[in-house]
Amino acid sequence: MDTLLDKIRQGDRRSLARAMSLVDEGGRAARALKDRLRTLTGRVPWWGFTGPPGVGKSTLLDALLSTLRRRGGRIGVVAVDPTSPTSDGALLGDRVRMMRHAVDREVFIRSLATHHYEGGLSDATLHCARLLEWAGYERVLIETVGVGQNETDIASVADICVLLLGPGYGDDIQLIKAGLLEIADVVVVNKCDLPEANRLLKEVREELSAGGRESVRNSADEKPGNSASPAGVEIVGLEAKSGRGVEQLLEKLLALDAAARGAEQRESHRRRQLLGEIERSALLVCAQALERQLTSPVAAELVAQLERGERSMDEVVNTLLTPVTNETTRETY
Ligand SMILES: Nc1nc2c(ncn2[C@@H]2O[C@H](COP(=O)(O)OP(=O)(O)O)[C@@H](O)[C@H]2O)c(=O)[nH]1
Ligand SMILES: [Mg+2]
Repeated sequence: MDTLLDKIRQGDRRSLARAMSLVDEGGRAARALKDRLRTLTGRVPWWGFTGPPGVGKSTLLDALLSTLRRRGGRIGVVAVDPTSPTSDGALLGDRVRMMRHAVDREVFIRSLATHHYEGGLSDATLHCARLLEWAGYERVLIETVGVGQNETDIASVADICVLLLGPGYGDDIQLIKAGLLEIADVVVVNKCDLPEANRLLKEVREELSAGGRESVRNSADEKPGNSASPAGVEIVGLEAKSGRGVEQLLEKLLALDAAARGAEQRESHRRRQLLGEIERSALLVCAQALERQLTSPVAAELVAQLERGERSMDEVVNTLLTPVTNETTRETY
């Protein structure tokens, strides 16, 4: 493992790709590698881009890559899109869109498809990002469709969260109302070349000034980026496809990035991130243990007792859960 980590550190792309596959596949070696990576990384703020499928995340990342590369520096990308068709584990859309950067030696793009991951997609994303950081990529960009309480939750992974919205997605305002703005440091309204974009921009502004800002400001102590924007969430309208407005977004992101590099911000983000990891791992272990319990003869007996009215639901649940909580952590995650 040390040899593998050394090679990655020295810039060996093949070793990096191999480690990412290892992390994907899971198992004992993967867990040992993950434990090491946790201690080696956490110094670079990661940028997360999230929003509904088709809103233009990959297009924006592609444009940002071009702009960032002109300024120099090495950039790593992790693209997660459970809805994209996959081929050989690579996402076709993302591959094609960002392909021109894939030949750039200073850029490394990793696509994550939605096969089974130990600990869920968040963990796979997290560890691919850590590997990129360890490999010396100064910026790590993450694309996911996940937000909120799901397994691709970007807020528990990325330091700076960009929420993309676009005209033509009727549920945009629902997304905003569902508390999404609380995780966002920047809200991007993409596809501003389309006529309905103006209305959306207006709605987002109204939503933010009608209390959204407050909640964002209140969570400022645990949101690293927000110290750079005391006014709360920033709104940027742009056209990812033509690149118009991308430069302005980049300036905002670089400012947030600089703020997120502060020791205090790094520390609080790191704790939040590790807590998220612990939660996901613990939930997985519990779920698997419960599954075993539910398929055991004990469960069958409990069903019968419940049916006859000999036990209450509370008793049944307690009886089932006691062995789960007593069970030693197996090698399940
Ligand atoms: N009109 C318009 N279309 C865009 C813009 N940005 C992206 N698109 C298109 O939106 C579609 C989905 O883009 P993609 O980047 O794959 O979205 P993702 O699923 O969020 O990654 C593609 O057909 C893009 O060409 C834009 O600024 N204006
Ligand atoms: Mg995409």
